[in-house]
Amino acid sequence: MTTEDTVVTSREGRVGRILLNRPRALNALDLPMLRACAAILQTWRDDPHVDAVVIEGAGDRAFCAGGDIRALRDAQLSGNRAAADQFFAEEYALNLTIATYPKPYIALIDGLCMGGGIGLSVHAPYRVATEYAGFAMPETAIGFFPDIGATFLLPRLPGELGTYLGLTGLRVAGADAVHAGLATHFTPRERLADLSAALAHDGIAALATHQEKLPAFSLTGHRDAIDHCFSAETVSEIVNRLEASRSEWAEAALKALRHVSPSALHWTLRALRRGRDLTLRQALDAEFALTRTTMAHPDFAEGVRAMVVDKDRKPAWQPARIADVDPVVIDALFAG
Ligand code: QUE
Repeated sequence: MTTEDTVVTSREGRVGRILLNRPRALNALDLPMLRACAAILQTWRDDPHVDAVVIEGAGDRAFCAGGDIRALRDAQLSGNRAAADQFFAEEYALNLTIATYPKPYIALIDGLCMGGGIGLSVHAPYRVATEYAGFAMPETAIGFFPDIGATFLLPRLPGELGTYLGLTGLRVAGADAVHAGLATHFTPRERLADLSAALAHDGIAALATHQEKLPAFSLTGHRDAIDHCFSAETVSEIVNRLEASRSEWAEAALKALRHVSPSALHWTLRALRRGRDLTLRQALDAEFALTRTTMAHPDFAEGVRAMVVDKDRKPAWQPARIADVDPVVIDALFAG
């Protein structure tokens, strides 16, 4: 294959390699990339020469910054629901393929890993983070919700950490990702190329020999506050508890919550609570249904406009305040 391909696949030793190769777009996933990943995983599933799969992102800025939300916004605005359905159906099917893959699948994450990038990595048994890894589910900022199985994943992180991350969209960096349960190994960037080469010769045994001792979890001092504030039943009660906390950490969380879509906070909290009792497959099915109802809300097109298209970072949310979100409107998104 040529380097022009947005997904480059190769075999080395006993591993199959997938390189997400769209570095100028932070390796964000479009439909052809999803299809290329799905096709090669299908091929390697039954290839006796491939014992394991290693996936990486090109460039030093991102593993994968998410999905092609610009195209999804265009599809939504032109009434092309079939295009969005196609994208999400194939993306979520790939997430499930990775979660249930019969061979070791190892994601090397050295840079941003958001949204769809989490879907290509965190469901797998091995996720290596460098000190430059930055994990986030920032969809409330674009009037959407944490999908790609995140409604299954986030409720299973320690305590209410997943609720905190899914609502605020805040980033977990480097070794913190291992403490949070998003990554499984911590390897510095300077040793990552060595690890990648060693995987082809030694298989997954190389993971243990190339990992570094974990520095302390930077959120340790906030774990109790996270669990207290983010275990509340409603978004308004979460805000009340953060306001009562009066710490620098709580101020930062409040600032994040006040920037994102108030409606998305409500539907995301509800989706995360529901995900506690679902299997990954059920969560993905429920998320698929929720893409149809939430994308029809004006906050999705407006959020993508403000954060990705125009980049003014000044979305006009409807409604603009958390207290003004109508529970009846949120209920309707989950009906049927
Ligand atoms: C919130 C998000 C996303 C985002 C920005 C946000 C997201 C996403 C992208 C993105 C990044 C680079 C690209 C691209 C999209 O940005 O999900 O096409 O090249 O995919 O504030 O949820």
